Amino acid sequence: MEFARLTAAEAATLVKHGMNIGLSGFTPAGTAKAVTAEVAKIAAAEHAAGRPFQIGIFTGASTGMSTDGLLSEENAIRYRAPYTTNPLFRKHVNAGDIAYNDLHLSQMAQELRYGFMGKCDIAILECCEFTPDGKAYLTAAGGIAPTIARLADKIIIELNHFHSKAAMGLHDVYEPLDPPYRKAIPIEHASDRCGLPYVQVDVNKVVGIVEVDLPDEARSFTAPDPVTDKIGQNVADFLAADMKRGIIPSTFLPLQSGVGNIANAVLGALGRDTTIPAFEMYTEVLQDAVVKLIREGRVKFGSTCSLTVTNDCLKGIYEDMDFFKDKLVLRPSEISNNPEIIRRLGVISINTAIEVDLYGHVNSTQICGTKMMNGIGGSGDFTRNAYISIFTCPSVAKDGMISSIVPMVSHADHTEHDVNIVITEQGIADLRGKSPMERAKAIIENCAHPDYKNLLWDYLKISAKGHTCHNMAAALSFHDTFLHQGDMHLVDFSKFGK
Ligand code: 0RQ
Repeated sequence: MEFARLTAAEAATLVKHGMNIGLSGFTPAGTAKAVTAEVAKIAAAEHAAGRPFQIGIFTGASTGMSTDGLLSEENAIRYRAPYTTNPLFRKHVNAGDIAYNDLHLSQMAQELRYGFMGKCDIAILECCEFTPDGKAYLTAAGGIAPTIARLADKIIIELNHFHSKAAMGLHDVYEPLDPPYRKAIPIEHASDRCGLPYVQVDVNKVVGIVEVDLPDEARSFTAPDPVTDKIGQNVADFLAADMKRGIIPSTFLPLQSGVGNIANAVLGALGRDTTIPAFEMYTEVLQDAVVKLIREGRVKFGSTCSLTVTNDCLKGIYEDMDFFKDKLVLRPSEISNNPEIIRRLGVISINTAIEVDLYGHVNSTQICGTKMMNGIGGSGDFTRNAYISIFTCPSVAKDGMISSIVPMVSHADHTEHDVNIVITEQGIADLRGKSPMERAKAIIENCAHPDYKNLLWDYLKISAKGHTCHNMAAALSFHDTFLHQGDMHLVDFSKFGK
């Protein structure tokens, strides 16, 4: 079949006010980006002419500047799901301009299929190759591409020549059936493949191909510092100790690691610590640190949804595909984050908390109860189903004015029932098998910053006794003090009764 060749601007005119678009990609990796930047221009022109123009966006995870950034600056996003990291998008979400649905990433594709989020009008897929019979070879991420390609009325292909055709063998595309017809997903090892290396699309839906040469928009990370290095070393020490006492098998178990500066530093530390054997990853994002570890033989295999790496790192992988082809696989997010597989493989999850409370509840998404940071991403998919779930964070934020250990979290993403281990640069709190009060002791003693330990003990002294001890009036006093006085150190319990 012959497909129309369109410019990005021509393709963008197909996107109308009120539509929902689905995008390939997961994080800025593999995200369609040329057409959305042109849609932002259309939105600007429509708004200047006094006409409404807003769309819904369905993605795998976060996107980059040319999608979330430009569209939110033009007030062109009505609704969006799921995870995002873009600061401009964050600003508009927190101003209440955008309806943002933050859900577990494993659920995004199935919730679209189940009809929870409305219709997908147009799917835009970034490909490194598209064949006349409709084989779409994705680029640096699996995301929700197979699902949006099937559900959408129309498909636009962004054929991005920045991505080498070497990426063609990287993907394993498998889309489960919906209940009651769903079958067990046939993955028993991180390296198993069970699908096709491409997304098969209905050629009759393809409205055109847009050829571009655009780099990925992945963020680079700040270099590890003494605090993140210490957190990483604490994670490595914890895992080595659990292996020594036989809790983790000596062959080790696959690891998942979250996204961000801390996660990147933790992986670096794990790689350096040779008391931990070479390991596999069953994860959703691979960052630069892991690619380095694969080259060094410290990571034996990486199963992931996306290569969220710098462009130099990505080019390096494409140039070395002979080396990487049997050490990497990219999967749709529904499979990379699938609870069934995570629990079967015994994945050890390592994610980052914004704050943790005395009983082990974790907030990964919101600042002081009201302001969205990024979203839950895949941290919940992995945490609840992990063999061991770990959360890391520095013990303080914002130059020490904020304690990451608080009496009660201001928003709960991961409950005490799901969180096994908390690690800061101060130490390790092992919460497994402990009652709430035993957990509180371990968290204050081992993880809280010395500046805040006495305040946390004082909080327990003014708390009502119970299965968990709390003072309902003072439970959020750390946050309230920060919001009004800019420093959690200034919390004053004398105004609260017992
Ligand atoms: O603020 O940007 O103004 O400096 O939060 O914190 O320390 O740079 O850490 O980059 O690792 O991000 C949880 C957001 C951490 C991330 C989170 C402020 C801090 C800084 C960022 P600035 P750092 P990181 C896989 C799994 C949820 C999703 C997830 C995340 C900024 O890891 O999005 O895990 N996780 N997905 O100063 C106020 C506190 C704070 C605080 C930190 N207690 N109060 N501000 N900050 N703690 C990936 C995917 O799902 C795709």
